[in-house]
Amino acid sequence: MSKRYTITAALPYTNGPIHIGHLAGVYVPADIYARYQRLIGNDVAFICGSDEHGVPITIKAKKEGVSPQDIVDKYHEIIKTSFEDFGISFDNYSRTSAKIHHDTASDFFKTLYDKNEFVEEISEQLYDAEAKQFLADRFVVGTCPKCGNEEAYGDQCENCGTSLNATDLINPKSAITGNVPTLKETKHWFLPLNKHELFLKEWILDGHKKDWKPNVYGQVKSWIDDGLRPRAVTRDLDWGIPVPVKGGEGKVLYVWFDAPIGYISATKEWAEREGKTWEDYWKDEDTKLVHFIGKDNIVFHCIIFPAMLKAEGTYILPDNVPANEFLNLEGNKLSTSKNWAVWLPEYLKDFPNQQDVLRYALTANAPETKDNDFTWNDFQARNNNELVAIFGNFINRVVVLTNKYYNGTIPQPAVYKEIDEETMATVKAYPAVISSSIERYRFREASQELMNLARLGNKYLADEEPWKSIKTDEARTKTVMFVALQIASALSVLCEPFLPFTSIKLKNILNHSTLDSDLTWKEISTKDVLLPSNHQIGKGELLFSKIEDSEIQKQLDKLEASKKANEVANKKTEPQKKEIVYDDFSKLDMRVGTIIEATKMPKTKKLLVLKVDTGIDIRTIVSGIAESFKPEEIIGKRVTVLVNLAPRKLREVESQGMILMTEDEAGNLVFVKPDNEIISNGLKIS
Ligand code: B3M
Ligand code: ZN
Repeated sequence: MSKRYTITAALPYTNGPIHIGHLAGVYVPADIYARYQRLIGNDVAFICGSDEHGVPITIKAKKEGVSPQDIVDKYHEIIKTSFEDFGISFDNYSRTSAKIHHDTASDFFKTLYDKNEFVEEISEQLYDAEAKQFLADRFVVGTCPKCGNEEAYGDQCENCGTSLNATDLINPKSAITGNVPTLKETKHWFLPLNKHELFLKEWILDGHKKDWKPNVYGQVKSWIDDGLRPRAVTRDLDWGIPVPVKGGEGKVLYVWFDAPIGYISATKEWAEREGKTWEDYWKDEDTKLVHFIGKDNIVFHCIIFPAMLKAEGTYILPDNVPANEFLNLEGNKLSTSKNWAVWLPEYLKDFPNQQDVLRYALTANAPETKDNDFTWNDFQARNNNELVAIFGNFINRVVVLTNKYYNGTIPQPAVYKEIDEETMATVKAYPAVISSSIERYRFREASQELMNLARLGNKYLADEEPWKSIKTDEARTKTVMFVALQIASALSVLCEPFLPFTSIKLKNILNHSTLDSDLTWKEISTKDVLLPSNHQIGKGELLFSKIEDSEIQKQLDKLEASKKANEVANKKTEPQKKEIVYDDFSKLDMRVGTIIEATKMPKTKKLLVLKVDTGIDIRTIVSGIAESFKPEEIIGKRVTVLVNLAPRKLREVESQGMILMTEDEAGNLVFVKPDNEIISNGLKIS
């Protein structure tokens, strides 16, 4: 009997492209789960969409000098297209600026309002007098009262995940002007989470102790144990869904109130399009609701949204929220602002038709129980040592030998030997093995079980050596190739959740489409024959290609360039030296001179010996610029020379003066060279 699943993936903020952290944390595991549930015959609504309200959008719009709508329109398309190109198989990818969402979220708010589920309160909130704006969410930064993180936001600390009211922050600073905020009275509607504490305790701490991931359960337990407080669900902002009740003028719904309702509105939009009943996916107790998110979204999906659903009273509650931890990149935290990321659109451009390689690498290394690190070397190793050398190599040998020995026609096997029986029995067990891992949201484990099936195929061929038996025992060879083709066929179905593009290629090579019926996940365990003899397979193509060091180096160079750009952008300017008086300056005699000779000082890395025509004389000056300039590139250069500096010996060479240098914003040494010529005995820059 098929079941019904509503599977949601966190709505990405539309203020930038998707990167590998989003994919590893949320979208690849969600897609594996949705594809798998479909493959075993369940009714699935796989839902996502762009999260288009909230302060991050307005901050980005201000930064780019455009409207918030321009920002969301730009990134909604970029994100939606990149998900499609990467094979994330949403049934609907909507957006929270859509009318259906505004209507759904407004109605939801009004229902709670009419049920007196809110507490209306006039309270003092943080205010930036210069910006003439209340400071909520990311408009204010301060120290988290729970963990001491100094970059906590007004609504949440991303370091410890705690949800906050802006007035909880220690030493708050406006993210708009940097000013210390004042307090100003304003009215908001609060969701009294404390009122739902008992229900949350029973539903989660008792009800989901065993089936929710420890990292999720632990975070939720600590918040509930700390005691839940009312949370404002409206904001003094102009970008968002207007508060639909009297007194709500100039206010909008808090983005974390409206966004989760985006799952419901996106389901409605999809159901209308597909002729389905949306309530089946949100109000039927038999439906399983599963939210895929990153760990920074746990409080909103395990406490706030369920409290909203409970208060509204007609919705089902999430069956599981298998949040992943964070993915780092080459040992550093992923950072949009520092461009320290692997962006999905760029990956798709740099590695065309290699979506499955990244899907596999991110799954095999997913941060399922702790933060994990993505390295390009591991990406290359996963591809070359597993996808190419194990999975691809097995399929290639089976297809090449079947074409070579039987012109692509699957041979009739003779009687199975014990090894054949054992191998087929093992193949039949794999759907349940992989299912067990997937059903427990252990996708890393599941992907390795899939690779183990390919290893089984390679070992079977290596042990049975059909390339030898073909010379002496035709019947045996036919049996071995028949069994190997059954393994290949099983792989083509079982790999689909993880490697959807490969699954299509492999099913085409094996001509699954000409079989009487599409081989299902479950039939791999029940049928003795997956690919019948006399079935014709294709010529084959390489499923994966080796990734060369040069391709990896190119990616590492890109990251190095980002790192350098960050260093420049964040370089602290040295405070000026002690103040001098004019008399000190008037002692300096600076001239514009010309470098007429330049040679490297032997046995040093830094020093050049220069011959400089100062206009007074030609003199030797030793300068520590050898690591920035080649001698030949500075001959003839006009430079500023301090000519009355007392001579001093540097490595046996007497230096008579100094060439004035400074640094540009990138930290590179540059010559101080005025555009005007020298006049009489002093430097006259007009
Ligand atoms: N827009 C994603 C984030 O916090 C947030 C998820 C909303 S899911 C309803 O990065
Ligand atoms: Zn914190």
